[in-house]
Amino acid sequence: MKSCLKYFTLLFSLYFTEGAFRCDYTYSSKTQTWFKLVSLPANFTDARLRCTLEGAVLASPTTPEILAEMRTIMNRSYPEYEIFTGIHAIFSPGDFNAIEGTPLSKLPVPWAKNEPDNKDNNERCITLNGNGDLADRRCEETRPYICYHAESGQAEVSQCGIDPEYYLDKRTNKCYKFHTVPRNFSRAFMACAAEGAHLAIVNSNLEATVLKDLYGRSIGRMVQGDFQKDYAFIGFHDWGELWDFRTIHGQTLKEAGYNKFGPNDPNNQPPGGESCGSIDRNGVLNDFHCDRPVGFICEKSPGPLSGCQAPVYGPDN
Ligand SMILES: *[C@@H]1O[C@H](CO)[C@@H](O)[C@H](O)[C@H]1NC(C)=O
Ligand SMILES: *[C@@H]1O[C@H](CO)[C@@H](O)[C@H](O)[C@H]1NC(C)=O
Ligand SMILES: *[C@@H]1O[C@H](CO)[C@@H](O)[C@H](O)[C@H]1NC(C)=O
Ligand SMILES: [Ca+2]
Ligand SMILES: [Ca+2]
Ligand SMILES: [Ca+2]
Repeated sequence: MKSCLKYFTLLFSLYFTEGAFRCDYTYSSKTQTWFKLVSLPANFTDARLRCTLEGAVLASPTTPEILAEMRTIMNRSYPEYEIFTGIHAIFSPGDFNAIEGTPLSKLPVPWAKNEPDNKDNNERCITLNGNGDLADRRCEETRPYICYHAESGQAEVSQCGIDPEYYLDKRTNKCYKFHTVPRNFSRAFMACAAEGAHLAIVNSNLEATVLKDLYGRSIGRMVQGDFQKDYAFIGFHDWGELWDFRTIHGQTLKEAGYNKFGPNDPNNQPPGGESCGSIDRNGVLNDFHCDRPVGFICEKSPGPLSGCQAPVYGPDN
């Protein structure tokens, strides 16, 4: 009956797809979750953040099935590695919980030999090795990790992917999202990348207008907080070479198609360090402090890579 329903759904609702997530994740029908191994090592904070920005969770072996799946994934690529799990005691030493809240005592996994030992009283993060054993390790170490996303039934997929905050602007035929939670330039860059996008690049007067309109619609949604709300990061900077501005894809602003700064900019406003690119509410450019969190705009092309579909369940399976 369930599969019939699924088939029915597929037939009658083109843009509602059963089990769509991201193309860089693999679906496991056993656990009904999506997994992605991130082999580039990161510290715990960065690992957690990247999974979160991708719409997923730093994976923990919360059930025997998920543990088995994680071990299979590791066996394929990193049998000798220990990966970070989402289990940590960052807030209170010894109180280990998976990110989803599952306490360590409920997890179906044994400790590695001589673990846990809270070495130097500084081991607050839990790793999993290829044998399926846990160990406590320093959160500052860098390790590979697995992100996972639990299937939540029907997902709406637009030409801009699964994230409903991206919208397609017909004027430029690009997808945009205004992030109202402020981040510094490098984190903003990372957040766009995690969404399969990049910090917006203004390629024409028309696109500046598109971004200005988006800014106008987003300003009311900006989160509370003491940060500059008149500027949002977009994809250009000067690499620390004062005012030699290039897009994050390497073009000069003129080559990219838009180089209108505000009347007093660029000004490398004291104390300096305005090496990163932003757009203001009127759609003109401003050099801004890379380390000061502000809102930001991501851009991507519409298309199938913006989201992908789970294996299709027909009436027979
Ligand atoms: C991983 O590989 C080891 C050795 O090849 C094997 O003993 C173990 O059963 C494998 N585990 C999984 C989950 O595939
Ligand atoms: C993790 O690495 C980032 C740089 O990618 C750094 O800014 C941060 O301080 C590190 N955090 C910890 C807890 O080591
Ligand atoms: C950006 O923010 C992150 C997280 O708050 C921090 O670790 C990093 O050092 C900041 N980078 C810069 C260049 O300010
Ligand atoms: Ca240890
Ligand atoms: Ca563009
Ligand atoms: Ca400025």
